Amino acid sequence: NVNVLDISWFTDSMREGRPVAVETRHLIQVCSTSTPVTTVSQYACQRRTTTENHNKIFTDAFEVLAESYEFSEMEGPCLAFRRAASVLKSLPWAVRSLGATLDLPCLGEHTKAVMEEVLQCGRSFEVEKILSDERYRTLKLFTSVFGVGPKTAEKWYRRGLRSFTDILADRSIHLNQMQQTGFLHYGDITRAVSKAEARSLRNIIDEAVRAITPAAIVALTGGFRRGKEFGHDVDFIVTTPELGKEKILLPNIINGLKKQGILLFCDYQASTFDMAKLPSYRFEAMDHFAKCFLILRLEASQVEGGLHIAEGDSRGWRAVRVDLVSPPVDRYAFALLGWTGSRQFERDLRRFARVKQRMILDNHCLYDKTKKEFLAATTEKDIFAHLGLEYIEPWQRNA
Ligand code: DCT
Ligand code: MG
Repeated sequence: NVNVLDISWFTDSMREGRPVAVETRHLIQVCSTSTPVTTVSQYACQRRTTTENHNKIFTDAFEVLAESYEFSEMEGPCLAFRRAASVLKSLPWAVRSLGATLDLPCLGEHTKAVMEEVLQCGRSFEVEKILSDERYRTLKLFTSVFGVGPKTAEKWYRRGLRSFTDILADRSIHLNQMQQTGFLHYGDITRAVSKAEARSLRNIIDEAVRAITPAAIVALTGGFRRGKEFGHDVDFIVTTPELGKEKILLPNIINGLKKQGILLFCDYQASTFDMAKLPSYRFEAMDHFAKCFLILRLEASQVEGGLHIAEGDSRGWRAVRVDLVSPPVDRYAFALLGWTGSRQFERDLRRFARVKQRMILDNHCLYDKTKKEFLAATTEKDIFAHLGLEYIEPWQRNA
């Protein structure tokens, strides 16, 4: 007398090894009347994730937990919550019961307990506790300043500092150039950058690059390439078809921006890229290409529809964060794939390459450990093909 259309009863029974007698005609009915059962991969690079998130109530909660673990340097649980959030982001439907998550990968006991709370009460008490925790709140506040990472934030917290006023009043604290600029433009930099602002910045960078060499290549990457409406910065790759000539690009672009009077801050890091040192077996947070972290002054008159600023702000300009990275042109596809993100998508691309294909992927190259050779690529599609993966469009990489 069991209704076989209750798919969660069915799958629960199967899991727990309870005998389930179902006639075939019923099974056919199950399959044809419910959502088609497709397996969701544990690898983000085998999922298509748009910017449309149907499970924000859960993923927002998971993000708080992940960040809290990150502040405590507990990488395992941090990654577990990031993976769980990423799986839920890929679903074209909203989770309405725990039963619906049975076939999903990367959801452990803890994540499910949080989901259950959210489903029952509309919120998670564990998350609320973190959000009101003094240490979490302070570290979150301090790391929101450009140039302040978790280590510095923790150091200041341990000294008993709790607010920006505390930091700025403490004479024993020496703020570096980046942090000083971070405080100076705090309001602007913590405010999201809009798509229209990103477009205007693209024109500015385009113009600065074309003045150096008309053949230059400028590509928008990061979140905006993935179709996001807002971002914390705007990321570009700039290079030239003439191998070696990319070296002159960033210093000249920086000079050009300075001459225009719109360069508010610049941290330039010269290239340390050396093909002879590849492949790299150790994990590195940053690639070796020349890059610069900039803060630019963007005028309202340059942005279609105006600036994304607070009501009543009548300055007519705002500060925005821009990252430029400049790989040699033969590394372009790898750099583009790496800088397009999302971070979770990148992590899983590398993990998939390592675990499933015995290959090493990073922002510089793809190396086949079995064949003991580098695999060439001029487009992102080439890299997906080498990895034996279906091509995932940039707007489907919001894992
Ligand atoms: N990236 C990377 N190595 C780093 C930092 C970032 O390969 N050390 C990649 C992953 C994402 C991409 O560069 C851009 O980074 P962010 O700007 O931090 O991320 P985003 O996805 O563009 O997010 P946002 O919209 O907030 O800028
Ligand atoms: Mg970005």
